[in-house]
Amino acid sequence: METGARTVRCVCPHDCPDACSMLVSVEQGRATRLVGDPGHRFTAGFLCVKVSRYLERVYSPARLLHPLRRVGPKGAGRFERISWDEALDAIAQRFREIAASPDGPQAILPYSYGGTMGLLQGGSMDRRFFHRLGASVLDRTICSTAGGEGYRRTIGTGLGFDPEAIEQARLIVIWGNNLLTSNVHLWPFVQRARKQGALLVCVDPLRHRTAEHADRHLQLLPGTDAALALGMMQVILAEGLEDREYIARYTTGFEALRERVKAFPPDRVAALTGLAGEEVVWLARAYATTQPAAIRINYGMARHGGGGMAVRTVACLPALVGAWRHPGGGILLGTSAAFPVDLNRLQRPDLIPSGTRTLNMSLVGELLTAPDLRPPVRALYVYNSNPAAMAPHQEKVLRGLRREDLFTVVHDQFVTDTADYADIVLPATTQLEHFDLMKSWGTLYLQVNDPAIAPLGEARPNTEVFRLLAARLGFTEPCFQDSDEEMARQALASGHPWLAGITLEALRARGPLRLNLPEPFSPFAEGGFPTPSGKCEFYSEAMARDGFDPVPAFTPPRESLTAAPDRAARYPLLLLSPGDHALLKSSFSHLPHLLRLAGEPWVELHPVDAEARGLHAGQEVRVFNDRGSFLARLRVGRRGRPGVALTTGIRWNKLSPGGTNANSTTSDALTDMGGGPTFHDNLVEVARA
Ligand SMILES: Nc1nc2c(c(=O)[nH]1)N[C@H]1C(S)=C(S)[C@@H](COP(=O)(O)OP(=O)(O)OC[C@H]3O[C@@H](n4cnc5c(=O)[nH]c(N)nc54)[C@H](O)[C@@H]3O)O[C@H]1N2
Ligand SMILES: Nc1nc2c(c(=O)[nH]1)N[C@H]1C(S)=C(S)[C@@H](COP(=O)(O)OP(=O)(O)OC[C@H]3O[C@@H](n4cnc5c(=O)[nH]c(N)nc54)[C@H](O)[C@@H]3O)O[C@H]1N2
Ligand SMILES: [Mo]
Repeated sequence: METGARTVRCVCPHDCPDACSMLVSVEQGRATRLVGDPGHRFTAGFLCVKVSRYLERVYSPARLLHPLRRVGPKGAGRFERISWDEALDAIAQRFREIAASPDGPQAILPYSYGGTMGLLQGGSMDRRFFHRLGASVLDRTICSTAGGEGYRRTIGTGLGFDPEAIEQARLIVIWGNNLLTSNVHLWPFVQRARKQGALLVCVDPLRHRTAEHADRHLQLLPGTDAALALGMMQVILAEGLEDREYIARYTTGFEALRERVKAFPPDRVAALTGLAGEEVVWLARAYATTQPAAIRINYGMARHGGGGMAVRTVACLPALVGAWRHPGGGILLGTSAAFPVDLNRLQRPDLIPSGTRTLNMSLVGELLTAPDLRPPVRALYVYNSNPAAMAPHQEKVLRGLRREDLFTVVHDQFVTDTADYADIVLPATTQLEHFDLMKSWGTLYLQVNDPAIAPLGEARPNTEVFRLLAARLGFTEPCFQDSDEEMARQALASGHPWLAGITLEALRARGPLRLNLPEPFSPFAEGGFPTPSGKCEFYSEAMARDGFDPVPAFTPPRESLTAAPDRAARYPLLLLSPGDHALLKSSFSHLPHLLRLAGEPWVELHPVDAEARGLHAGQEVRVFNDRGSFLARLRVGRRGRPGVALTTGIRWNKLSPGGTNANSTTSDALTDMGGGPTFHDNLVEVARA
């Protein structure tokens, strides 16, 4: 063995389905090398373009290493160094004061999301703390709730096909999901299926890198997925390609669905989706007659006004053709629901005082600026998130953060756009510096992340900071003394058979462990949908009760020619702003190497749209609507159809030419289900800057 060198197993914490296993070499207390673990079936020894250089993040000269107090105006980012004691005392004092005031503790709002997927650093001691404090509860809607609710309305749970079994599929439809960018470790499984003859189809408004690699790309208009799915069903039923036995035994509402789809013949669907009628017929036939058929969706396609219903509708397809019968057949949105960890024990929702309000994070700008919110939000504690860059309707968010009477705390590894508005900034550890227990939203493996190195500077993990704040506020319940390892044990001790034998010791000794599920796991091969009816619900009584159309339906985007003709006349381009290949939300947007790969902020227009505006590639342009604007370099290309504009990756505002990013244009209107954001339902205009 080399002198002093050891290897520690860590897990990528970032908000990606893959949850890669990383092997970190440590020499004399410094991490010197980081590689993908060849022993993990998904990681398979390779890391993505972002995380393969994770050490640059850990040791970045921009790392925040000690607490700060604001000395300049809000937003200017001028701070002085203070001690942890001073910082924690200031926070505790302000929280105590607000809690004792007539506004009460609900005037305090925690705000966190995707900085880490860790069960502990993502949601454990923090939840206990804010629950016990009686702060407003945050509804964490910014990413997955719209798709999640739409999916559950049909399937009854978030479970889908076993991702590893996609290898056995013979038709793979990657639907609204840039797999090679946002879930790249599933790609080798897809490729192995293709070697066995599987056909790969992409359904996406963009010809992104995954679509480039597909056998066929159906480039529908944004927000029209439900129309396509209903059109496929119309063809399947008209041609008698459905699985009658599966439908009779395991579904409910077939007759209502049959009636509904009559209104969606191929020519009408073609007009709604922008596809050729022939494409709709082709996909319907291929889907119904090729088994196993796998549909891999992700959360992106739900970011439209009708996004929940779109996911609900697409989720009906597998039951109609009996795709669930076969390993690798069915649909997959994510695997989170497969992990039966004890979240109640971890997060202690029983500590929430009864009657406490819940506030929707997608409306943060509105919440911070609404004159009539009672009690108002007087303190905001941000961790694991960068809402100044990532939340919709940015102008409102920044106006809120600028409020002199708002006390803002930001805990982060870097001085983000949001941190610039903070009264107190706290330094956070990275994944190499703290302990965590990791599930995954795209695999069925649990893993443990042991710290590889000591915290840099004075950085502290989220769990430790909330333990210290709890002590300062006099919270004496024993749960505030639990160590990170104790919390991990509590989470694993749910007694669920899928977790039997998966202990901290086993994870440390054996590395990534697959949940105790049959291999392959075919959750609905023989029905067993955990919906109210126990069946896959083509008709949902619960939806009728909750005021939704109980049958799958097409809801046009909020911002479209049909739904908002006046708006579309002023702002005729539909802007999509999905993730960038080299960035992850705003988490890597300040690392020079990755920022170079992503390029300066750009917007791409179809040649027809560029020409109509007299614009040419390379020009600096302004992308705008009545909510705001951002500057970008014009690219002219054919990744989108005419009328669709594209930009990828959210950069920090302060590193963007005009000081704003794409979220200056996005709307804080919510999705039909789950209270989610509608980032991709966004009409803009583009003009010379
Ligand atoms: N490299 C990289 N990886 C990431 C991320 C990142 O920023 N960068 N983000 C991570 C996070 S937080 C998440 S939630 C996931 C998200 O992963 P995805 O679900 O893949 O989400 P997006 O990147 O928002 O958009 C995906 C695709 O949805 C398409 N789309 C938009 N509107 C529609 C529509 O109406 N119909 C259809 N069919 N498609 C539509 C876009 O064209 C885009 O290609 O990825 C994760 N992985
Ligand atoms: N226009 C547009 N906007 C979008 C999207 C889009 O596709 N288009 N995507 C949306 C989606 S899918 C999502 S998930 C959200 C994501 O939005 P956010 O959750 O705000 O995600 P990030 O921008 O990655 O910010 C995470 C922050 O957490 C910090 N962090 C990392 N680890 C830790 C830790 O251990 N402790 C603490 N205290 N901090 C830590 C990181 O440094 C980073 O600054 O953005 C949404 N916004
Ligand atoms: Mo996300």
